[in-house]
Amino acid sequence: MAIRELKVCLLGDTGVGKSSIVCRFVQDTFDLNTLPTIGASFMTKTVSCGNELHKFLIWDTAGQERFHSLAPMYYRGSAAAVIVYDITNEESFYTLKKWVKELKEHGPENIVVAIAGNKCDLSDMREVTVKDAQEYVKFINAIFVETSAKNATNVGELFERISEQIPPLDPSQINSNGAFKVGRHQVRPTKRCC
Ligand SMILES: Nc1nc2c(ncn2[C@@H]2O[C@H](COP(=O)(O)OP(=O)(O)OP(=O)(O)O)[C@@H](O)[C@H]2O)c(=O)[nH]1
Ligand SMILES: [Mg+2]
Repeated sequence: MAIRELKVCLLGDTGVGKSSIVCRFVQDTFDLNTLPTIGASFMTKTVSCGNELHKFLIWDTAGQERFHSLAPMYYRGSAAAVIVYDITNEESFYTLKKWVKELKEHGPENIVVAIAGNKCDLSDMREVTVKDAQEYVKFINAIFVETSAKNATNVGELFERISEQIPPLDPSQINSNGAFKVGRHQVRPTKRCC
């Protein structure tokens, strides 16, 4: 079975739960007392998708403003970007829109964009409605899920939906050891976000 390496980056405001989503996805753990990410951190996880294996090379970026200038290193060459906001923090939804704009202007042409409205376990403190988020996401043609890294809600589904957006391999692109790398040119062009 061919293994495809898919570079994926997580972007979004500090504190929205990017590292928590990655920890939940890769290690199935959650910590209420995380530290802000410094620079970026890297993890991998391989999942099956149809007849293929997708090895996600996950770059979890730091949301603090002082690290903003590093972001292009992580979204460049990415097959997908997960942009995270916190449903209890309207400000983080505006930051998400800035990331969408930046990706549109400077990101890979055919990058798959997934929007995650995290902390959906705190719906009594909600500041961003599902309707507002859905309307915006429809406008930019991206994947959308509300997640809870804490309760493990929709975290696997988020990455499954990204996998589904990656077009199946052209057999002529598989090398002798079954490995295949996918970058900006192999993702499905009709699924552009913006
Ligand atoms: N209730 C709840 N808290 C969460 C959830 N996800 C993350 N948190 C908490 O939110 C805080 C920040 O989470 P992080 O994952 O460190 O946030 P981050 O986006 O990686 O932040 P930076 O690394 O600074 O960009 C931590 O206290 C987490 O425990 C969630 O789904 N529900
Ligand atoms: Mg972090």
